[in-house]
Amino acid sequence: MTLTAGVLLAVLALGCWAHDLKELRSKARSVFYHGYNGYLDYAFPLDELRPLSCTGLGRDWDDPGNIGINDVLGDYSLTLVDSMDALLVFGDEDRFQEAVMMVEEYVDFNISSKVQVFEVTIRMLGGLLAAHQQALAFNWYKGTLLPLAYDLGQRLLPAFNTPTGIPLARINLATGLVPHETTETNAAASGSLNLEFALLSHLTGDGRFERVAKKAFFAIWNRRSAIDLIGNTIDASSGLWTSASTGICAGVDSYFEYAFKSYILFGDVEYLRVWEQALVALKKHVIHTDEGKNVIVHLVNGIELTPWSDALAAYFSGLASLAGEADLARKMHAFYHAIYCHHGFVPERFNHQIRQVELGWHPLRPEFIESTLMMWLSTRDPYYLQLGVDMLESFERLKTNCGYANINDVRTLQLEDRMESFFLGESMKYLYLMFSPNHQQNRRDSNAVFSTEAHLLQYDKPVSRPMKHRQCIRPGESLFYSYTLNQPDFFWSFASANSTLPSHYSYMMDPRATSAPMPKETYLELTIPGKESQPERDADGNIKMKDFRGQKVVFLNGDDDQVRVVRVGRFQIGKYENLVLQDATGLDQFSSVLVDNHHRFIGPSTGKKEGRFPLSYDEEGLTKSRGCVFERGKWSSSLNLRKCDGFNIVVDRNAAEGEYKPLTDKRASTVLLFGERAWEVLKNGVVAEFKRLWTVRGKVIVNVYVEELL
Ligand code: DMJ
Repeated sequence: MTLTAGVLLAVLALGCWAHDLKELRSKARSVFYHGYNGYLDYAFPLDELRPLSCTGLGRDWDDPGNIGINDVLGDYSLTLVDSMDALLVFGDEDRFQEAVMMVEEYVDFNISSKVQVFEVTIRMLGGLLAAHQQALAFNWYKGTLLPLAYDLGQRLLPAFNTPTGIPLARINLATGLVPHETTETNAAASGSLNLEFALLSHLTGDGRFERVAKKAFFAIWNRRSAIDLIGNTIDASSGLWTSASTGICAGVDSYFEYAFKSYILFGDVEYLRVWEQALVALKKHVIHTDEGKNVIVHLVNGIELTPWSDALAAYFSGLASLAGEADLARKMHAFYHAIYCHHGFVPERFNHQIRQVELGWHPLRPEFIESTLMMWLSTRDPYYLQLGVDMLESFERLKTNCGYANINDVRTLQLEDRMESFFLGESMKYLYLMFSPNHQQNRRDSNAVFSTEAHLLQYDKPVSRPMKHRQCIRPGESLFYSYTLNQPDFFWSFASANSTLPSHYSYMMDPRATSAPMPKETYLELTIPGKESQPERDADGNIKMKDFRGQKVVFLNGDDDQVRVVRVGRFQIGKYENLVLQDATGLDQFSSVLVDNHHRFIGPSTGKKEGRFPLSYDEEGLTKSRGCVFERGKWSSSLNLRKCDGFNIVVDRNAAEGEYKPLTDKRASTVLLFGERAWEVLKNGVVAEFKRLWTVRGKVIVNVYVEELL
């Protein structure tokens, strides 16, 4: 290629990309406004929009014990306050001014609502402070939001009147402390208030807020275990931990975020020391730094208790990238991407040992989006940007007439009649910023941070930061090359690449690649026969194989006379990775058989989910659906396909889960098929074992073992 042609191509490519970003910004903006306008039209002045019924949701006055609602909703127009500063991210001063006027008119904290101190701090106080700071740029702004914030802050202060200084979890905004209120709280709720509280002190000159929040932060830290872990739940009165399990999960998460960000915002080295010491302990006990996964461990001895990762903990890779922990950030993010790929959303809790969803809901949380933005900004690796595009598209599936709905279960995509305030104020703000890499808020310096609720908090005094804290991952070398995807440990790439990379994108297989952050189950590996039927090889020893639907298939010699597919076309295949050869027509055909049965055909469960199947079986344990016959599977949530369209499906009942067991004396291939080919194979009755169904981005994937080579 001549230089001119190369330059021309590059210019064209850049032009195309720039155009994409503009379009993506406009799409993200319209998602935000659809939800925001829906909230204003159907719900305001109540706290939240109910996006299915197009009504409003406020406090549950009939059932004060309904903490799922009442901890957060105080009848103070929550969504308005939580999302008003996002309007400025979109550059919409008019709507922002309108929002400020509505807040002035409607928001009053003299209301007898018992709410969570943490929730009201990060959503309401943080929302007011960020909006106030940014509104100061406008002549029309009269400074009205700060007195409101100050009023709220003072109403929260009594919560800190405990023997330990650890605040109580809940307070009544009108009357203060609630008699007989529980003294149990958690590390995140009590120890991550310092950003908002310290800023309130700086803006009002009233030092009480900063003092109590800092005292609470260190009251938590000073109770760390001998291995430098802080616990999850704690008694604010006695200062004793009330549970032995901990991690970077719900209940602990934002504590670490506020340790590091308090240092960044205010330059207070005491917080930096905590962050550094905590990170060492987390890397030792909670985060598997090789795979990027995080687990729940015992507070005292660090022993793993459960192989769970929470959706909330997905924030950590963003934080790690901010703190210059580039490699850790990359791996932790990849781990969540693997989880994300299963259903197109990160479920509330994922068990990575059995690779199953433990808690399936997803209230449109921002954490994974936030981390993706941070990774994109710190690396400029277009892989992250493309993931953002995928996320934006995913929200389309949740769109209703007036907003976007929470997901009850990512496996079924059943929607819930709720749209949490952080969807607009946090998730959509981060997503929009992803498509505006040069946005002013993406270029904030050390005197500004996003709070844990994505409110931009700024400190107007110079801070000195004695240590460097921004160290980027090696930047992507071009818009079409991903440094991240080319790392040897980044590997479950088919699913992620397939779902996220545009077609003009390319990357190379790293020959050292041996493991995957997530999949570790043998049935995910594609193998073909060894000795008996050695395939034809070329001079380099590579196996010759016909293209599969025009995609070149590349093999690598493996152990035990086996060979491994390492690439199909431009997609690299990890050692333990699922290879799915797909065709859309067949997928539709097959999924229409199964998906209507509520997507419950997703393989083994932990055995805890008895009763999930609404199907009834005959005496032989068979059930029929859409012309196919299924038998009850080995697990409560699995089914085996026995007959379809008149063809029998042979199931090897002696094969253990994950184990290959040939049905004939000839070694069979383990081939994972998908779509038309799978359908054909099923119809022709050559399936040795119908292995499992699972989903990627909501699509059903069929894994079958067959007896013939492709
Ligand atoms: C938000 O309110 C905040 O990000 C908080 O720190 C954790 N939970 C939600 C969103 O998931």
